[in-house]
Amino acid sequence: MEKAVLVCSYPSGGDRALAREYLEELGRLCDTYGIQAVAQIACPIKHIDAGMYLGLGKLEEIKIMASDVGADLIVFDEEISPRQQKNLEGFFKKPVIDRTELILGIFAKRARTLEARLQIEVAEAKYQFPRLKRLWTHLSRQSTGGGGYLKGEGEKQIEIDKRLLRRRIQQLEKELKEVREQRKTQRAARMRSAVPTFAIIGYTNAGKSTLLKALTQADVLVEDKLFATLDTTTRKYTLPNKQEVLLIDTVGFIRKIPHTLVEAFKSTLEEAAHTDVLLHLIDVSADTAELQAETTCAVLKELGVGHYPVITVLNKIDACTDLGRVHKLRIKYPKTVAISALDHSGIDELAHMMMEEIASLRLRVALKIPQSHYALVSLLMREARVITCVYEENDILLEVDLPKALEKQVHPFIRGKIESV
Ligand SMILES: Nc1nc2c(ncn2[C@@H]2O[C@H](COP(=O)(O)OP(=O)(O)OP(=O)(O)O)[C@@H](O)[C@H]2O)c(=O)[nH]1
Ligand SMILES: [Mg+2]
Repeated sequence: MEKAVLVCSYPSGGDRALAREYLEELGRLCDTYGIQAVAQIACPIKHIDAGMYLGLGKLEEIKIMASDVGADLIVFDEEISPRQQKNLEGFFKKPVIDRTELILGIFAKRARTLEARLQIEVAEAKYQFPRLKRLWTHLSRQSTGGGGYLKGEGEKQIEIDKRLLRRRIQQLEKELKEVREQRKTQRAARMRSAVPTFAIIGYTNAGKSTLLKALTQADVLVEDKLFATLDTTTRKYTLPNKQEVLLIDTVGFIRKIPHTLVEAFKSTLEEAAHTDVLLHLIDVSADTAELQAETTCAVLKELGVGHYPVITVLNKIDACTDLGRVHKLRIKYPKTVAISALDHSGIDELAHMMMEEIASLRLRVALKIPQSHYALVSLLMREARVITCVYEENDILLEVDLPKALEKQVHPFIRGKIESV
């Protein structure tokens, strides 16, 4: 296993404890990737150095530390520019990677479905693009035993590589588009079936897959690792009132999620956008629970679903020792329920909240619509769940379960409301 020194910087006079938490998370990311974190350092900085990120004094300190612990590489928690990366590698005489590269590496290693693999390849290729020079000099140094390369040869090669890489990105994006089209069709079919859908979202390792498993006995991967889940899984779940719903397990979010990755995984994350309600899972046993929850909300906003109805699920209550934290979260987020996906406590309460949420989102009504209003009938066939449908001479009698958003349109034709679903 490769050994690494982890480096995190924070503004001088800032929150050192927080930097420590970040290092801890970086260590977990390393662990998921298969790198052993052997030393950590939190550096207070006044400003970021454009060439080397840190000042020389700190860099010397890290260099000594790295040689003391026999580290093979240095991992930075911050995103470092291609130039800084190149300079730092020259200084340490060791590979230097940043958080983005690490997360991309994890995704590349763990992606299983075709879509996830294509997404990650696009993200990686885009990340590599401005860094080609570094990669190439890397290789040439290896192949010539550290002797460098003929002047001009590298530049030429970089041009060729850039062209190849650009073509590869185009090809990958085309394939990705095809895979997505197919998935869209599946999604459209699901929307037509008009079954209320809940997306389980939240910070990585919050217990999303465990909850899906607890509710539906789905055979999904549960692991004490960051980013165990990279593909969405959808399962049917029957609520206590016999109402069927769909549950979607999604990719976890993380602080400073690499931009290329957000782009690449947008469609997977968008799965969460085509749902009725979000189940936002928070791991309340984590010291950084509040921060994690805020990160999740910020990503949701970025995805354009910040205004969706949310049930906040305070998970891992069995392992939580700080009840003050739980109270704080309950005050901050309006609809909360505390559960343990592991020992199933609180699941009943969660199920009831889900039923209430659906009831507030949907309406069951009896309608009498003149046959001439075929556009409305066809809309209902598409967007609502039609329970009964009787054709009379001039009218159609329908009993439907529909999203509240359609209430206005059907209002003139309502013969009676049937109690909530
Ligand atoms: N104590 C305790 N542990 C839990 C609970 N729920 C999940 N875990 C553990 O938390 C770890 C992560 O669980 P997952 O279900 O894989 O988490 P996830 O949110 O799907 O994580 P990613 O897919 O990696 O984003 C596993 O070791 C679970 O056993 C809980 O209620 N209590
Ligand atoms: Mg998971």
